[in-house]
Amino acid sequence: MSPAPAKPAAKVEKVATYCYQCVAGPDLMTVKVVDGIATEIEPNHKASGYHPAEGKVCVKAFGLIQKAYSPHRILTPMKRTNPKKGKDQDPGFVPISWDEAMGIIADKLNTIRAEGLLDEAGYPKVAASFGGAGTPTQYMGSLTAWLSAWGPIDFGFGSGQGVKCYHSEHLYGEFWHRGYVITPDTPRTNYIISCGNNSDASAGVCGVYRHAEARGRGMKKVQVEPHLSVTGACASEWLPIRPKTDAAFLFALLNVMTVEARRDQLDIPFLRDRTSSPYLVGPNGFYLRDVTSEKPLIWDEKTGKPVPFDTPGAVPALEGRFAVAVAMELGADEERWELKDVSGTTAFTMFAEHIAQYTPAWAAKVCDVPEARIRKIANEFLEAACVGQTIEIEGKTMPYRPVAVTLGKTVNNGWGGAECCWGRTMLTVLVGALEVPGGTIGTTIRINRPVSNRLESFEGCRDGFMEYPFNPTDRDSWKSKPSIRNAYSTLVPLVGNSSWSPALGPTQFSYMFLDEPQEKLPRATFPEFLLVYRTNPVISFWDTDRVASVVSRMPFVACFAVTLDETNHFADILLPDRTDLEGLQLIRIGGTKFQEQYWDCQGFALRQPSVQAQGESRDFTDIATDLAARTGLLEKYNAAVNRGSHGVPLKGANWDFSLPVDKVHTAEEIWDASCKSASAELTDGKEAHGLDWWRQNGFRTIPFPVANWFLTPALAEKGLRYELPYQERLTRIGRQLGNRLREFGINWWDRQLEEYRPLFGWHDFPKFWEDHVVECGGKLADFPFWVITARSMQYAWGSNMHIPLMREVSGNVKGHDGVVMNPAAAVKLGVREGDRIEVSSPIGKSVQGRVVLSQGIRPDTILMMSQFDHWATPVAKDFDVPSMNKLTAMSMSLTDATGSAADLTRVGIRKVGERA
Ligand SMILES: Nc1nc2c(c(=O)[nH]1)N[C@H]1C(S)=C(S)[C@@H](COP(=O)(O)OP(=O)(O)OC[C@H]3O[C@@H](n4cnc5c(=O)[nH]c(N)nc54)[C@H](O)[C@@H]3O)O[C@H]1N2
Ligand SMILES: Nc1nc2c(c(=O)[nH]1)N[C@H]1C(S)=C(S)[C@@H](COP(=O)(O)OP(=O)(O)OC[C@H]3O[C@@H](n4cnc5c(=O)[nH]c(N)nc54)[C@H](O)[C@@H]3O)O[C@H]1N2
Ligand code: SF4
Ligand SMILES: [Mo]
Repeated sequence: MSPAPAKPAAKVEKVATYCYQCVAGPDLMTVKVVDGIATEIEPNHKASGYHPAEGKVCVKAFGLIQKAYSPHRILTPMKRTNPKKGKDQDPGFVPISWDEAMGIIADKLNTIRAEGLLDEAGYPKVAASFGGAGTPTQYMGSLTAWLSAWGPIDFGFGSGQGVKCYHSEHLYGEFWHRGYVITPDTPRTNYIISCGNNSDASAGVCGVYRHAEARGRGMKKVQVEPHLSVTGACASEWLPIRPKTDAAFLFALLNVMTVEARRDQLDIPFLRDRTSSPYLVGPNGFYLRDVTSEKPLIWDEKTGKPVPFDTPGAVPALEGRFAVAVAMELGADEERWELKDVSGTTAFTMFAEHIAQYTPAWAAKVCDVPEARIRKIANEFLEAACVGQTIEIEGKTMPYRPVAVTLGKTVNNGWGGAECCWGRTMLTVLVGALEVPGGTIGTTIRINRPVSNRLESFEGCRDGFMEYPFNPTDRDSWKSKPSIRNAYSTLVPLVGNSSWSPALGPTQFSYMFLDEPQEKLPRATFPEFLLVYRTNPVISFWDTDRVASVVSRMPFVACFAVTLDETNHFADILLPDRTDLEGLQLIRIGGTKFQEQYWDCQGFALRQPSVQAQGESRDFTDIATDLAARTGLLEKYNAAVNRGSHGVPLKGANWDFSLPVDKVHTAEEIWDASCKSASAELTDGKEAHGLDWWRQNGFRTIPFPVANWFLTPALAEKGLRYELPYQERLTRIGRQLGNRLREFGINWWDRQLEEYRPLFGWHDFPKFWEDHVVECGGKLADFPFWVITARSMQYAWGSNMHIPLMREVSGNVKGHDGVVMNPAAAVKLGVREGDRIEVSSPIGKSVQGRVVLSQGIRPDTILMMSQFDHWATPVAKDFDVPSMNKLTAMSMSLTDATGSAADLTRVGIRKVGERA
């Protein structure tokens, strides 16, 4: 017998790329490709020493191979043939050519352009919904350049993100300390109080790595949440708090630290010099000011006189009441008080007297955490804070305060979110742990500019604080006429007006106002053209039946689609983009980013095709260029690319790779120029490596100082202060907003106006949801439980639920299979593990699911993990696991002043079936 001919050796390649499936990215990896087929996802070991998780990825990245090769993918453009749009209607999608699909889209857009970009109500006729907390831009190539070339677009249609995320933190965090997302300085911290921050599931591979290392070296974490998350399970302590009462818990910690602890346990120099604590508050509740300079006054202990806060050599008194002979106060609008012989109270004394009412004994009754535990945690926190100590970072001596307080998304949004943000920030302020090594720090910014460096994102204002880009509330510049349907610039001063602001406004209003006209606002109109990418609001938002109803009535919907899903079920056109392992894009990496991406370098990484694109799917950049050409916007689009709308400006100080604006360029040409420009940016114009170099190397960085993770030193350098504890600016702005709304005849925002107070206080927040039961015509007794939600490490929202591997691995973690319930509650309801229950909510909606018993949840609370309940998404539609999103309301009364509401509601439960 002759030997079998030798098989040619398989060709094995390792392709460097990135994963940015979830908001905790980007993470660097390589794809093993054997004879052209992707077989494995591996770390990018070359990134060890650069990437904060040493070039590793989390479990979700391993699903990308099944995503690329999924038999359920949409692989050609599709056209709807059934004009009727309903959940129960088969859309009748039929394959069409790219030319036909883009032709239909361009026709629509060109008609809009010819007839005017705004409709008769003044709203943009084109709307776009991108979800996933901003991650779509890391995949949409140069579509951003087309969006900027187009002109006005309504980006305010709720996509799940924003109002459901860390919403109050986003707004107040940026306002107080330029922190859009706020985290511990985990590598240095020793004590974390986490109110529902589920970082071991939500903080991505970098966050999990950092927390595991920290726990390993003895860091203590107190996890406060109604159900025991995976983070709670890995924590040192779990406190099962009553839902939506975290503000009471945090206020009681502040009480112990202010009323019971010794003053020298607090960081007195920090309070005195870096906060507004010594500012004198006058009889009308505003700062007492110098009559000539209008600067706030402090009491100078050296001279025994009131002087402007920035008087050289003055020693401010932190506490007390002082007689002031002449001063003034500036209120809202033209309110101006000239004062003689008044008493000024320091902001700190106002705070201390205010917080005195929130004793641990009081809080224990409200939040169901024992008084002794509250006291113990406050004292441990104080002790761990190392007040007075310093640390050296890159040769700079900085304060060292290894304590942090973090909040999760449901603590952070809806009523009570603002109070929790204030309570958390004040805890860190009292011990000087805000924005210093070991302490509580902000990742990055989205409302302020420049995004690339938050330390450069502020100038001082007259009062000695950071400037903030509020939407105006003064008589001359308040915008009574909203620019988009959710009215963010009219109603929410704190949300500002950056490119992210429309999506951070009250995005539920975009749906609600279409059916519920609001007095004095222009009647909301349906956008004539809705573009959807990487979001599934019909699953991820609140009251999802209602969202589905609105989307089904949209005149024209175009969706980029990887598979069918519940939102593109209502589409007129589906466009198959190239997925994670197929597309081409260069993005910025490094610096500081959410969730816990803290790098000591910064630069760029390339996403490049590691597998051949499936079917007729097209690269996003080529789609965008085609769209630009067909809509007559090629020159503007190319100009936007040259400016860097897609992430990399093509021209710099001493280099220029700009592309001719009158020509169509391929994706390769655009990204080759971008690669050259990125290389030049990193080398000050010395090098100009193109696409080929980046394909080989994957990423490149230059150092980013660790010292830049911390804002306080930069604030101190400018001689500025944090505007804490007292909210004078917000009080004024809230009053002015109230004046404007009243003058204009709007009274439906009155409840929200109450959030503008100088010192945040406790309100019975759970009652807001209880009252909502009655508002809906129900009886509270019929809805005795709370339902809450939690992250799953294995899923990036609903975006990877069509990947079977994710289902398989998530099956190893309890809670993915049904409704988690405490056995004591189950006994009362007469249900056992595996029984089928129906869960119904005040808005008249119900869902069904299996019972999963666990001691790790309060008896008055049930958990519906993640966002399931799919009925169109392949694989996921067979899970038979419910979601709370059908049960929760979109409602004005549940919308807080920042425009967000929370992922929880009261529910009733009944058994509908025995375990199978
Ligand atoms: N019950 C519950 N609901 C929640 C939350 C919760 O905790 N519990 N969290 C809320 C929060 S904070 C957020 S940020 C939102 C997020 O919610 P959304 O922003 O709506 O995101 P997803 O639901 O993940 O929807 C992503 C969609 O993109 C599609 N997709 C995935 N990959 C690709 C691709 O490569 N190409 C294309 N064209 N499409 C792709 C998926 O099929 C999916 O339908 O969810 C919110 N909803
Ligand atoms: N793997 C993965 N990571 C993600 C995402 C993802 O989809 N998958 N999404 C990203 C996004 S956009 C976001 S917004 C973040 C969200 O990140 P987190 O806020 O960390 O995430 P969740 O697990 O949704 O937070 C819910 C936790 O809050 C608790 N909780 C609910 N109600 C209350 C309450 O009233 N009080 C207290 N104290 N706790 C309460 C729940 O028990 C649960 O443990 O995650 C990000 N990271
Ligand atoms: S944490 Fe998010 S971005 Fe990072 S590897 Fe996992 S899914 Fe990808
Ligand atoms: Mo989110």
